Amino acid sequence: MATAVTSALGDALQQARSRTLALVAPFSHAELERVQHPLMSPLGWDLGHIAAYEDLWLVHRHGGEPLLRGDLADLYDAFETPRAARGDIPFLRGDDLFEYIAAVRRRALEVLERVGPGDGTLFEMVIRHEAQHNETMRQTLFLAGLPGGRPPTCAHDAPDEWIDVSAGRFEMGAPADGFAFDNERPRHALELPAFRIARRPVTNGTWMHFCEGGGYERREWWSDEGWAWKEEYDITHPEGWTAGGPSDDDHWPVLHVSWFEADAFARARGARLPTEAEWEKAATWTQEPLQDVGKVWEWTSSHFGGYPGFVAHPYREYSEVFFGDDYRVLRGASWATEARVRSLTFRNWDLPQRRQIFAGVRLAKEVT
Ligand code: AVJ
Ligand code: FE
Repeated sequence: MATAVTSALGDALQQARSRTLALVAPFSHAELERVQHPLMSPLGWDLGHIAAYEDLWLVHRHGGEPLLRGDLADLYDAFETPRAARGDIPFLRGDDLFEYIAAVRRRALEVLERVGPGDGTLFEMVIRHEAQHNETMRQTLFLAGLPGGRPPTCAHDAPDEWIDVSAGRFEMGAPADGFAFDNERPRHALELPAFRIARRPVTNGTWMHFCEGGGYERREWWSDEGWAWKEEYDITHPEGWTAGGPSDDDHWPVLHVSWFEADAFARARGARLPTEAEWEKAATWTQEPLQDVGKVWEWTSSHFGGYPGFVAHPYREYSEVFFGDDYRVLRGASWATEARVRSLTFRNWDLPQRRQIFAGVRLAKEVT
């Protein structure tokens, strides 16, 4: 039993690593060291950070061994070294970097053999952390126009339809057993009034009509904050579009819109964004399936906070430090999200002006 779990976790670690290495394979060492975009870390920083995190949680905390490179701990700590500073610091480069990530991996697999997986939580956390950073790295590739940043586009036309979700109780959040991030627990009952939610996310084609119909010019559709942001940065279309329109298929869900844009779009449609509770109720409702969940992250109207009875664990800085009114919750997953980290209870979050994330929008409205 324990050996089956052990080898499954070892395989999952290695699978995550193959994906990471495939992602960076097309790039020279110099390309990995470069700041591709002011919002993002150099790709080489993500690589070192993935390994430092693994060394900290699996080798040091779980295995009880000293860090392989204690001198690098602060450099690869996301809080000690904020993104804006990551271009200037002496992070590992070239062969040193690749030797470090391989050495950490050998140590982690030795710990797995010697100590065992424990209840598996830390290993699962580290596997998912690497997968999550793969998506972050793809965001960098998107912003830099490098290969790996665009979805495989093959989309079909589908009608815009509303799904009526009836009023009533539902259970929100992850069940008590199995792996989940701290912010998904505890599972709790919620009573929601009836609402309507779009069967599918807004497409590029529909967003194009919004642009042509003065979507970025009609003051009344924008919040005060959203309008100020749009004016300051002269935003006239989603990130990554050319003057002619979307670079991906018209029928594909629109990508790279900020929460501010999603909110304005909803108002232009006489609709609103779903709350995250509505989203989760609709997505887990067995009566009528939502379409295209998992292609784009979907902005919700909800701020990021703890569920009643929230307990931070085991990686304290994962969620709690982001709770409050600054961040908005996104639900679902994107084309760039690995299968292992996909879940209908997963909560993502970002600032309302951010557009590097693979985010789109699914509308909701009141039942009339
Ligand atoms: C859950 C995607 C918001 O990238 O900031 C990675 C995941 N946390 N390393 C992020 C994460 C620490 C996190 N998100
Ligand atoms: Fe991280």
